[in-house]
Amino acid sequence: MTEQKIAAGILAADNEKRGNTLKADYEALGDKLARGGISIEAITDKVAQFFVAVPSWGVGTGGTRFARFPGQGEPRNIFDKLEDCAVIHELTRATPTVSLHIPWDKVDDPKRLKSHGDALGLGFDAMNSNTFSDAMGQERSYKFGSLSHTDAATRQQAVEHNIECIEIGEALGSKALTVWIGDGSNFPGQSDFTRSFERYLDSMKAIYKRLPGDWRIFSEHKMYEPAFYSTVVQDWGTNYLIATELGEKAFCLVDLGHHAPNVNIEMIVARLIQFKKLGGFHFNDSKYGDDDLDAGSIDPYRLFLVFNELVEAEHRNAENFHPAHMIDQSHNVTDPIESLIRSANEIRRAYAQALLVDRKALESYQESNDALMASETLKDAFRTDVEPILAMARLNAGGAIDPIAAYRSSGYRATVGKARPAVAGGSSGIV
Ligand SMILES: [Mn+2]
Repeated sequence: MTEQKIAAGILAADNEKRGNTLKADYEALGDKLARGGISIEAITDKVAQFFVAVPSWGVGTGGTRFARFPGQGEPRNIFDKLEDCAVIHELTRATPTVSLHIPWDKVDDPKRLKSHGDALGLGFDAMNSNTFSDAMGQERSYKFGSLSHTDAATRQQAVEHNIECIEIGEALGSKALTVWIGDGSNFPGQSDFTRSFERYLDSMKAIYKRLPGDWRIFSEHKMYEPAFYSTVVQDWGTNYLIATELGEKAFCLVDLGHHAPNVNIEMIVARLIQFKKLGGFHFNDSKYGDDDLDAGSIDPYRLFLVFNELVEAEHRNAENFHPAHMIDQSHNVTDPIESLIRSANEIRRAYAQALLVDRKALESYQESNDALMASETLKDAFRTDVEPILAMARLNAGGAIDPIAAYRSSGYRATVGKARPAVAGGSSGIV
C-alpha cells in the first residue's frame, strides 16, 4: 500500500468541486477533435502514459550566484526530498521517478532509501554525479577540472566517484548515469582544447567500462558556466562525438537551458534522433542562459516544437528512440513543489499538443513548399487548449483535476514547515 502524503479526502473534495466543469469541457473538446478524426480518448491514454522524472535537487529552494532565500519547510535530506516528490506525483500522476544527485543525496544505506521510495510509490531515474564542486573531505580539488584535469590522480578520483554513483544506482534500481562536468577554462590559452578533450574521453571510457549491460550513460553539454571562456563539453557536436566514441550505451542529453539564446534546439533534437544518439532531456525554460526556470514558462512554443520532433520520431518508429524525460530546474521565488507540478503539466501539455499535429497534412504542405500552411498546421495544434485532456488523464489515474489548487488546500507546506526546522544551507544547485 502506497503511503499518501495528501489526505485522500482533501483530494476528493477538490476534484468533486471541479468534476462537472471538467466533464463538460472534455466532451466539448472531444467533439471538436472528433470532427478532425481524432479520438480524445486515444490522446488522453497516451498522455497518461507519459512520465517525467523529478530532480531531487529541485524540491529544495535553489539560489543564484548572489543569494539563496530559503523557503518554508525545506527538505533536510533525501528522505524529506522523496516525500515532497511523492506529493508531486500523487497530484499529477506524471512523475513516478526521482533523479538523484550524488553526493547531495548520498546515504549510508541505499537499501533503506529504496524502501522509502517503494513505500511512497516512487522509483529512481538516472543518477547524477557531481565533479563540479568539491565534496567534504575530498582529497583532490576540482577547481581546475575533473574528468579532464591535467593531474591523473584527480581524474582517477572523478572516475571513481562516477563508478560509485553507478553502484548506488544499482542498489536503487536506476538504469542510467548522467554526467555533466564543469570542466573548462576562463582564459584563452589556459587549457589545450585537444588535450583536455582527450583526457575527458579517456576518463569517460573508464566509467563506460564499468556500466552495467542494461544501463545507459548520458553526457550533457553546456555552452558556458562555470567556465566562461571554454567548456570541454560545450555543444551537441562534441556531445555526439562523445556518445559515438564511447559506444552503443552512450547517448546525448539535451538540457534546454544549455544553449545560446535563439539556438534551434528542436533541430538539434531531430539530428540526434536521426543518428540514434538522443538520450533524453533536462526540461526547463530560460530567457538568457541556464536560468532553470519552470518548463514552458517563457517559451511554450519552443517546448512544443521539441515535442513535435519527439512525436514525429514516435510516429515513424524511429530506431533506438527511447529518450529519458527529466526536469532540471532551480526554484528561487516559488514553492518548488508548485513549480514542479506546473512543469510536469506543461511538459505533458506540449506532448498532447504535438500529438494533435496533422502529420499527413504537414508532410504534404512541406512537399509542396506551402510554407504558410505548413506553419499553420503546427500552430493549429499548438493553439488547441488541451487542459481537459491533461486534467482527465490525472483524474483517471487518481490525481488532481487542479493539482496546484489541491496542493494549496492540503496545507502540506505549512505542515512540513513545523516538522522541518529552517536550514541555512541546503543541498540544491544548478546542473
Ligand atoms: Mn541539466
